[in-house]
Order: sequence, then structure tokens, then C-alpha cells
Amino acid sequence: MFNWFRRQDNKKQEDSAPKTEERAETAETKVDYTNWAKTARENIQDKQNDREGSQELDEEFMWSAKVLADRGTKPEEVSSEEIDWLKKLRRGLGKTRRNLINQLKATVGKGPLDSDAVMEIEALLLQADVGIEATEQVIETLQEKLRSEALPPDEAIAYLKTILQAILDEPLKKVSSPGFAPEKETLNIWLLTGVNGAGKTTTVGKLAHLAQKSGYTCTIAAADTFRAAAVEQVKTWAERSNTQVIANPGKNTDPAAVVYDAIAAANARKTELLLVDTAGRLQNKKNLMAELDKIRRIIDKKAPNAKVESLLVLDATLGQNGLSQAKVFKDAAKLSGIVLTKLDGSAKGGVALAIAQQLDLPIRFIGAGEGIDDLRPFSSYEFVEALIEG
Ligand SMILES: Nc1nc2c(ncn2[C@@H]2O[C@H](COP(=O)(O)OP(=O)(O)O)[C@@H](O)[C@H]2O)c(=O)[nH]1
Ligand SMILES: [Mg+2]
Repeated sequence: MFNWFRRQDNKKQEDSAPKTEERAETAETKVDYTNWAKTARENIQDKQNDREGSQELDEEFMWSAKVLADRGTKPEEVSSEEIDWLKKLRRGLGKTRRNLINQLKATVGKGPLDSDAVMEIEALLLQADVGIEATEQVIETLQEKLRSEALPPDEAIAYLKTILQAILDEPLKKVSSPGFAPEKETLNIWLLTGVNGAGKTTTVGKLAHLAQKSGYTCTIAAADTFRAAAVEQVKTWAERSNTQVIANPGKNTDPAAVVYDAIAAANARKTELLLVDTAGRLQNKKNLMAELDKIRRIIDKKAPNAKVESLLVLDATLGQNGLSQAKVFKDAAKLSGIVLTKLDGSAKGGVALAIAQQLDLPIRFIGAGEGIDDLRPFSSYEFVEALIEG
């Protein structure tokens, strides 16, 4: 069974980002992408018995094929779902990319950056919501490189990509494993936090689906007891992936009590992944943080051996504005990672860089649509390729 949480494993860039030269290598010198894409498409069609909606060899397919080929994937290993996801990612970053890429290419390709060019790039990155600090870091690194050697446009862009990827990967240096998969035969508890409307409940639903597809047993704790409709919403998602939901039917019940019950249920049925949906709003911020703290204490007490992760869900369309919220949660919820949602509707996709740089937390999942399949583990490589194509 394919483990979707580990889809990045065994791919070469997880160990080291492709070198600038590798990234700049053209189709002629490296892989025959056209051939790769054709083989991949034939394989997908064989697997699906050529059913309706099979992949076309269009621009999106070619781009996805190139990304996968460059990561060391074999055309025989590729599934239609994987291609669909990359297409979604690329489409999701379309708005951000279109604002960024053409102008960036024109500027970076001119050779050693003069002060006008630097200002142009700075403005472009800020417009994409990369944030001041991360933008400065990019500019400085780029300038340093271009001062020591004049790069042709392709290589300059490729170098820029490695800088961006390095910023996204920086927070991973502090964590024990670069991947983010639940541990088999162990209770993993993932707490989803964030403000109202960020996409927590949707993310819980999508994660339950990924867990089911990847062969994990999963339970959901409906611990948003503040909003009346929240439990129903979570149940609707859970039905789609056949996941058990633990909820308390009473009104305004204690979320920590729901988590308590959910841990008992999870232990009884040997659940591997317990997803905890939480409220994004209470009477005030202080109450909300106190509530999260209480949930956390219940988990530590009732499931001391569980592998606990606390994920903050952030809405990408908010861009920089989401960051200040994030800082509040970071202290209270002992965050271990970020889920970035709504990339599909955002022209501010660059905010991923600001998040990595300012919050110093790895992005673990990204959402690029409202459908159940529209969430996948984050790959800095794919993200940067989709952000700055070419
Ligand atoms: N376009 C898009 N919409 C999303 C995504 N994730 C969540 N949403 C939508 O955002 C709204 C709020 O989501 P919800 O999960 O209820 O947020 P919560 O309040 O944090 O639980 C819903 O209408 C979702 O369909 C995404 O990745 N893309
Ligand atoms: Mg919710």
C-alpha cells in the first residue's frame, strides 16, 4: 500500500537539494522528459484500463513529469493521483507565479545585479508576500553569488530556486526527521489549531482520508465544541473516509473531555492516528489559549507515550497577516509544524517563505482546494518549482 505521508521518501532531494547546475540542466543533457512523460502516461492508462479522464500530454502533465523525473521518480512508479496533485499545486500557485516569474526572469537574467535590479526583485518578492526578512536574505545571497560569477539567466533562476528552497528547509534542521508520517503501531496524536475559517476541520477530513488510503487506523476527536455546526461538519468529512468520530452531543461541552474520551477510544481500538479538531474562537484569545493548554495537558497525562504533533493551520490568502496570529499560537500550543491551506485562491503563495523564516517552523502539509484529495505533504522542491517555473 502506498504511504502518502511518505511520498517524498527515497527521492534524492530530501537528502540534498539538486545543485544549481543540475537544476539548470536542459532536457537535452539530462532526462528525455518527453519520453519520460509518454511512458508515465502509458503506464497510468494501463493501470486504469484506459478509463475516462485519463491524462493528456499537455503542458501541465509535462511540467509534473519533469518535476517527478528530476526527483528521481521512475515513470513506472507514477500514479494518476500524483500527477493530479502536482497539477493542482501548480495551478494553485498560478496567481503568485504569474505576478512573479516573467519580471523576475527579465531582471535576474541581466547579469550582475545593479541596484535597480535589486530593487525590482525586492519589490516582486514582497508583492508575493515573501516578507521583508526572507526577501533580504534572498537578495543578499543572490547578490553575493552574482558578484563572484556572472550567471546566464537559466542558471541565475536555478540559483534563486536553491535559495528559496534552502529557506523553506531551514526549520527542518532542528527536527528529528525531515518526513512527517505517523508511526505505525503507535498512537500518534495530531492536534490541529488555528483561527476560525483557517481550514482546520477541512484539514482533519483530508488527513483522515490520507491516513485511510495509506493504511493507518484513524480516529477523529471533534473537540471544537464551541461552534454548534462544527461536530456535524467533522462527521460529514469522516463519513467520506469511514473514520470514527468521538464527539460529545451536549451543548458547550468541555473539549478536553472529548479528547479524553477520544484517547480512550483510540487506545481501545488501537488507533494509530488520532486527529483532534479544535475551536478557533472562544470568548477571547486568553480563553482559547487556556483551552488548548488544557487539551495538551490531558494528552500528556492520558497518553504519555503517544507521539504528539501540534499543527497550526494557516490560510495562505491572508499572507503576512496570518503571521501575527501564528505567533500567538506558537507559544501557547507548542507548535511543531504548519499546515498552509487555500493556496489555490491565493496570490500570496510567497508567504510560505515568510512562515519558514519568521516562525522557524516546518510546513508539513499544503491544501490547494476544497476536495478531499486536495491536501498533501509539503515538498519544498515541488513548491519552489511550482512557484518559479522554468
Ligand atoms: N479553496 C480552498 N478552500 C479551503 C481549503 N481548505 C479549507 N477551505 C475552505 O475554508 C473554509 C473554512 O474551512 P474550515 O475547515 O471549516 O475552517 P476551520 O474554521 O478552521 O475549521 C471552508 O469553506 C473550506 O472549504 C483549501 O485548501 N482551498
Ligand atoms: Mg472547524
